Amino acid sequence: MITPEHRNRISTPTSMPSPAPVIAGDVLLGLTRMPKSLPPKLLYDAEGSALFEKITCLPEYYPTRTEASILMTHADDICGRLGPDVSVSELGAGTATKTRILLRSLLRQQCSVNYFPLDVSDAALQLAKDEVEREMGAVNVHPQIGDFEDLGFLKLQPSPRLVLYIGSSIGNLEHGEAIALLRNVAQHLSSGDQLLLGVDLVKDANVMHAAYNDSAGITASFNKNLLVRINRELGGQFEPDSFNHVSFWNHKASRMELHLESMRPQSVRVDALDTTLQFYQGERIHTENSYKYTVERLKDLLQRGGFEVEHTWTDPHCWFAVSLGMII
Ligand code: AVJ
Repeated sequence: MITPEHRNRISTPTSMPSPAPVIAGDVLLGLTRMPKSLPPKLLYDAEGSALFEKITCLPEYYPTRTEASILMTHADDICGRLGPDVSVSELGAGTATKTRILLRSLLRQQCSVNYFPLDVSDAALQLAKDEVEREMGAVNVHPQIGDFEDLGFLKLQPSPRLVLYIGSSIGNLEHGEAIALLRNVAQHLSSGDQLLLGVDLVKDANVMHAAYNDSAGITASFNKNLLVRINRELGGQFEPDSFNHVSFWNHKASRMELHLESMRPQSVRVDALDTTLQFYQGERIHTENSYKYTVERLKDLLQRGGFEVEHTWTDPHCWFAVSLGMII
């Protein structure tokens, strides 16, 4: 999914510290190969992040509220297992809504917290900073724009460190990529530093199916927004409504898959790529995977990633798990 050789970077004027990656390389690569696919991180522009926020509030979308309930129930237990006076960073922070549950609890045991949220969406980061600082004056927020290849900031984070990787976004990654990412995180950390990892668990396929095929159609809009984004940023001429949102449980691979399926044969011009893409009727663009774990596989992942598993929390239905690991 992550293809460094095709990622070009340009300096964009921005109020935030680091440049935004351009999407042309990823889109050209993904839409000229067979089968067509696009990296899921492209789903999270400002509009996509806003749509994802809406998804997290849907009655069918259980992961967010289930993880939030785990964090609320166990916040004091989690924080009691952390090093003294930790600083906190977060991979894929989004608007940091669930993080505030932990920060509140953390402020009961230390006077202040330095918080480093990393996200590809500067709009989401701005919201995160505003909301956190408005509620908790004792938290200093240091937003980091970037993706998970930009982990250099972890070295600037004071020790002892807690890295949050909650929200199950590790589910977007293939198993090998997930291990590689954790190892990369581990390499930026020192002995005693900790990682809190949240993953979605395998469960009744109907429950998962409903979560990615909501009746209000928000997940469909979220998926199709990728085409809207290509139209806007690359001068594309996609008709988003000529594609169907398709999502299903792939049991063998233990993942939910998201696709965009062309309803008819069509040609789509994309100016910035200087190309016209061909789609046959029923052809799909694979836009996202959401891997589901078992508690055993979660522990195995942490270990392989270089962390010693300290404790794992789940909800009463065992729908979601949060695990704390440490660098030894
Ligand atoms: C943000 C990757 C955790 O996999 O559930 C939600 C993304 N896609 N609905 C997930 C998503 C469609 C979400 N993650």
